[in-house]
Amino acid sequence: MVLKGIGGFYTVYLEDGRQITCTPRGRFKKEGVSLLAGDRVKVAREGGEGTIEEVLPRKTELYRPAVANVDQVMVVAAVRKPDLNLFLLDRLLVLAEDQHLEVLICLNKMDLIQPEEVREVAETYREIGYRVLESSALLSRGIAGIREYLKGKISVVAGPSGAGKSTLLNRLYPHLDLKTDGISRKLKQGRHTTRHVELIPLDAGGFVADTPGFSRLEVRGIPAGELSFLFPEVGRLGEECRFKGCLHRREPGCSVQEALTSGDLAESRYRNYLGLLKEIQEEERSY
Ligand SMILES: Nc1nc2c(ncn2[C@@H]2O[C@H](COP(=O)(O)OP(=O)(O)OP(=O)(O)O)[C@@H](O)[C@H]2O)c(=O)[nH]1
Ligand SMILES: [Mg+2]
Ligand SMILES: [Zn+2]
Repeated sequence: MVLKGIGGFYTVYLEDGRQITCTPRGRFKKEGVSLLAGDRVKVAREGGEGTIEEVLPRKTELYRPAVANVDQVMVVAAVRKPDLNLFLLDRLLVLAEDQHLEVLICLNKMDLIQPEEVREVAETYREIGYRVLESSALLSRGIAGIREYLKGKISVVAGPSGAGKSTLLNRLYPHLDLKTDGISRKLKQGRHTTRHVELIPLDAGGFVADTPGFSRLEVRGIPAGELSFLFPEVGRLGEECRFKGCLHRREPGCSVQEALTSGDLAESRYRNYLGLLKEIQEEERSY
C-alpha cells in the first residue's frame, strides 16, 4: 500500500510490514495512471527499493485529502475553542455520505465544558445514526474508543482547524509526534500550509491520515435533488412527502416540514440542509 508520495518517490508499505521507496513504471505517465496514498500496488523489489508495476483498482477515491480506498472518516469538532460550528460539521457529514464513508463524530475538548452543554447535540447526531464520542485529548479521555474505531481500517481524520485532530492522534499513538497548533496559527494569518498526505500504519492494523484543518469547505457537484439523501434522516422523512422530487422547502404535504414542527427533526439540521441547498442551486444557476 502506498503511504505517501513526494516528488515522484512513493513510500510503499509491504505485506511484511516493511517500508520501501519506489518509483512508478515509466509508462504510467503516458497511460494516465495516477498514484494516491492508499493505493494498493504490485511492486518489483530491487534491494531496498522497488518499482511500482501495477495499481490495483480503487474502491474509493477522495480528493481532499487525496487518498484512495478510505473506509471511514473520523470527524473531529471542538466543543469550544473554536466553538462548535454545526454548519461546518454538517458539510463534512454530507461529503462523507456522498462518498459512502463510515463516520465517527468526535466531540473534543470536553474538558472545557460541562457534559450537559453538549448532550442535545450529541443526541441529535446519535438519533440520526452517527456514532458520537466525547473526548479530551488534553485529559486523554475517550481515547480507547477512538483506537477501537480505527483498528483495521483506512481512516482519515477531518475537521476544522484547531479542533485537536493532531493532538488526538498523538495521544492515540505517542510515537507519532505530529505537529500541533503551528498550522492553525498560520491559517489565522491567511496562509495555507501545504502538506503531503501520509497514511500512518497503526500497531493494531489499519492506517490513518491526519489532514490539515479548514475553516471553509465547499460542497460541489451534488445535484439539488440528491442533497436530502445526504442528510440521512431528511432523506428518510422525505419518502412520505406528497410530491416526488420534493425539495422540502415550502411544498404542501411535505413530511420533512411536518417533522420539524413536531420536533422530530432538529432545527439546526433543517437549517443547514436549506443553507446547502441554496448554495447548490446558486452553483447550478451559475453554469
Ligand atoms: N483544552 C483542550 N485543548 C486541546 C484539546 N485537544 C487539542 N487541544 C489544543 O488545541 C490546539 C489545536 O490542536 P491541534 O491538534 O493542533 O488541532 P488540529 O485539529 O490538528 O488543527 P490543524 O492542524 O490546524 O487542522 C492545541 O493548542 C492543542 O493543545 C483538548 O482536548 N482540550
Ligand atoms: Mg493538525
Ligand atoms: Zn418534502
